[in-house]
Amino acid sequence: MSEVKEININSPFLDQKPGTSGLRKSTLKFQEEHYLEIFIEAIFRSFKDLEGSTLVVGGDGRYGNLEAIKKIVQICVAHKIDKVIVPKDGLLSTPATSHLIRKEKAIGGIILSASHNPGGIEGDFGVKLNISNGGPAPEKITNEIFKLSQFLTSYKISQIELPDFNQYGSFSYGKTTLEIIDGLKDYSDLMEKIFDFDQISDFLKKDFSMIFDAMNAVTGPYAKNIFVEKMGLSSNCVMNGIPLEDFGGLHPDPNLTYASHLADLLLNKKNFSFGAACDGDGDRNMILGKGCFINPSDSLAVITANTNCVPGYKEGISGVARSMPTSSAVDIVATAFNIPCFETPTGWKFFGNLLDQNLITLCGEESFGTGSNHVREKDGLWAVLYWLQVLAEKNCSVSELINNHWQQFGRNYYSRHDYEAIPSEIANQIFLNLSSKLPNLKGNNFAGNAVQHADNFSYSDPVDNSLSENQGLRIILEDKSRVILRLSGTGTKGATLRLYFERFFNPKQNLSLDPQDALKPLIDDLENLLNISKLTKMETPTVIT
Ligand code: VG1
Ligand code: CO
Repeated sequence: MSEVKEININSPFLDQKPGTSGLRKSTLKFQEEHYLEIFIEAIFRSFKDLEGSTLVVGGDGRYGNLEAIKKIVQICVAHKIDKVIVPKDGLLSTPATSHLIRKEKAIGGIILSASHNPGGIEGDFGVKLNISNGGPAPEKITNEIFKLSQFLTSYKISQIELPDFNQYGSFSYGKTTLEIIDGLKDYSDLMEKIFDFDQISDFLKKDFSMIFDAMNAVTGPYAKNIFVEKMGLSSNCVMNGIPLEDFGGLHPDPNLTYASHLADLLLNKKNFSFGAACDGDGDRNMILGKGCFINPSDSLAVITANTNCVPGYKEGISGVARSMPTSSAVDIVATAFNIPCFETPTGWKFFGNLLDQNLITLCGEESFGTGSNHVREKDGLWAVLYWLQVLAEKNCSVSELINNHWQQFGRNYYSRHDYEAIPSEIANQIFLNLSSKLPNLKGNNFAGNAVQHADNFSYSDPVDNSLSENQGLRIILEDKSRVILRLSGTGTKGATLRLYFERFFNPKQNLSLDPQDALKPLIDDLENLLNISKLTKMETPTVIT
C-alpha cells in the first residue's frame, strides 16, 4: 500500500533559492511537474533526524494548497516520518503553525504560503520552512537547502490514496501516521492564556465598535473563533472572513494601498472605533483607529510601553528587538525602561536566537509584523488582541493612545516607499549607485544635516556569531535621521525597491504633521542623489506606508 517510488528528473531546478521568508514563485512555476516535490526533497535531505520525527504541514488556503499538502504527505510517508500533523482543510496560519510545532515537539513545519503576495492561478505560491523552535529556518539551513537543490535530480514518494482533509482523523501508512486536527483550537487557547478575553469583549460591547478584515485569507476562521464564538461579538465584526483560493482578487497585504477598503471605513467614513487587518498567512497586522493609522514601527513602541496592561506580560519583559529598517521609536521606550534593544536584519528568522535565549520578549518589523516569545513568528491576531487589551485597560481611543505616547517619548516620523516589480537591471543600478557613493558621503550635507555614518548593514548574531552581510544600505545623519535602501527578497516579478525614511521630533516639536511632509527633506535629497523617479519612470512609489 505504501510502496515507495524514486522519481528521476532530467536536470535539477537551479532557481530554488529561498528569499527573506521561504521560496516564492508564481503559482504556474510551482505547478510545473516535480518543482514542488524536488524542493521538499531538498528540505528533507537537509534534516538530520527525519525518520521517526513529527512534522506539521499546513497553508494559507491559496490556490494549490491542498494538492501540495497531499504531495508533501506522500513524500513524508516515503521518508518514514513518524507523524504528519495536518489541519482540517489544510488551513493553518503561520503563527498557529509555529505554536503547533512547539507544542508537538515537531522537527519543524512546512507552511504553504507566499504570505502577503496575491494568490490564484495568476498569483504566487510559496513554501516556508520552520524549524523545531517554531521559527523560520535560519540562513545557514536555507543556504544548505539551496545548495542541495542545485544537484537534486530525484525524490522519493509513496503514491498512496489520501483522505479528503475535511474531517478530523488518524490514518496509518506504513511507518507514518497522518493526523488531521483542528487548526484553530490550540491557537485560540494560547491567545486566551495571554489576554483577558472578558475584559476585551466587555470593552468592545460597550461603545467601541470594531471591524476586522481577514482579506479572504487564513485569519477569517481564527478571528470568528475568537471574536464571535469566544467573545460573543456579532459576526459582522469580521469582514472578508472566508478563505478563498484567490483571496477574492484581493492583494492580502494589510497596508493603506491594498487594504484601502478598510482604510476608507476608518479614515474617511469614520464608521468604527477600531479596525485591523491581517495578511495571507496571518502573521502581519495593520491597526487603525477612527481617523488614525498606526505606523507598524510605532505599534511596536506602544506594545513595548504598555506591557503592564496585558496579563501575559505583566511580569515584565527581558528585552526587545527590531529589524534594522524599523524606526527607532522602540529604542526610546527600551532606554526609558532600561531594557536591552537589539537591531537585526530584515526577516523574522533573525529574532529566533534572541527569543530562544530569552534576551528579548517582544520584537517587530516595520512591515506590519509584531510578535513575542509566545511563538517564533510574527503574529497578526496577537497584535490586534494586544492593542484591544491596552485600549480596554486604559479605556481610551486609538488616537488618544498614540498621541499620549508621542507626548511622552517624542515621535519618530517614518515612511516606507516601495517601487514594486520594476526591471531588475534598474533596481540593481540604483542599488549599486548608492553603494558606490556611500564611502564618500560622511560629513556631506544631506537634508540640511551632516551625514554621520553611511554603510551596508551587516549583523553578527550575538548567540551563534553567524555573520549576515549586505542587509541594506543606510545613511545616518547627525540628528539620527535615517534613510535606508533595500531590495526586497519576497517579490516574484522583476525587483522591488524599498526606501525607508525616519526623522525624530521631540515632544516640544510639532507632533501632528503628515509624515510625508515631515520627511520631505530626506525624500527629496535621496531623489536628488539617485534619480529614482527618472530611472524607474515612476512619478510616485507603488505603495507608501
Ligand atoms: C518583507 C518584509 C520583511 C518580512 C518579509 C516576510 O521582506 O520587508 O520585514 O519579514 O517580507 O513577511 P522583503 O525582503 O520583501 O522586504 V511575510 O508576512 O511575507 O512572511
Ligand atoms: Co505573512
